[in-house]
Amino acid sequence: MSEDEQDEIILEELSLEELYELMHEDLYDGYAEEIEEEVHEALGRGVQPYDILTYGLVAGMDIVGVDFRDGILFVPEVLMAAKAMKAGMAILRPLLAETGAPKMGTMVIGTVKGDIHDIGQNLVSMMMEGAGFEVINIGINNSVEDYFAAIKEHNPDILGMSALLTTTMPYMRVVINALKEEGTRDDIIVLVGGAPLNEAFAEDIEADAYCRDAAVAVETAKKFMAIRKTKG
Ligand code: B1M
Repeated sequence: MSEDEQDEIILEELSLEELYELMHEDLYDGYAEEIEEEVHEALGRGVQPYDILTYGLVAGMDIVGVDFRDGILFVPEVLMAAKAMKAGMAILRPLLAETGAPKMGTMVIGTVKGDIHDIGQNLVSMMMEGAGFEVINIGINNSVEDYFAAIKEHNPDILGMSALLTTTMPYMRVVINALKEEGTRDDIIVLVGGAPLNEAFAEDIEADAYCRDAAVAVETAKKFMAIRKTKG
């Protein structure tokens, strides 16, 4: 949507569906400020932050992903879209993290070596924080040494790994094997996620579980924490 066209749009007059559509378009065009305004508009209407995230931002990013795959969008445009997505997420983050829940556990999460995609794992971090977990997000491009340093420092219950590329997902096995060699694999719950993964892959690399999305990550983390607590 061009800025002139945007000027003509009165957000308050749009239905929620139209507002989501506008968010998809503005995310596609990488308009961070407009995304911020639209997120505020949806919040002002009392829409749940999780719904804005899911139907506005994540759904918009899916469209970007398809056109990126098909060669319609290129890296600079996708970077702009990612920036707009992050601007929207920044508004929602404190709202999703607002919780009176008792501390559920600690998680270290990071994207694996060679991979710089971080939107998905940031979203997982936000949702986990919202569910009462303490999250140490170590960012992108993490080597075995990076994961180990964070584990030593924070002694987490859960290690979360993210990979968005078919070429980087095998690195998860490298990390898990390093934990085994060190004799600490059974001390930590390993959850993995990212678009190219599936359950069979998680099983094959001997992760504890594959998480399809952030909501599943929260549910799975809670489930494993309950088991861990019963075992004492
Ligand atoms: Co990239 N990219 N990208 N990219 N990019 C993909 C992944 C791709 C599928 C696009 C495509 O072709 N359709 C494709 C990979 C193909 C493949 O491997 N088979 C691809 C490619 C090829 C590349 C480059 C190689 C392009 C190039 O340079 N020629 C390059 C690689 C750079 C590198 O990492 N070394 C590259 C670069 C980039 C950008 C920098 C431009 C940008 C990243 C910006 C950023 O993250 N800061 C980017 C983006 C944005 C994408 C797409 C369009 C969107 C990813 C995203 O943010 N999705 C993506 C297309 C797609 O995935 N459909 C694509 C939204 C996000 C909410 O979903 O990350 O899946 P997702 O996370 C979900 C779940 O997967 C899960 O929960 C999240 C929330 O629900 N989850 C976890 C994720 N991690 C988890 C961890 C957990 C649990 C659940 O731990 C417990």
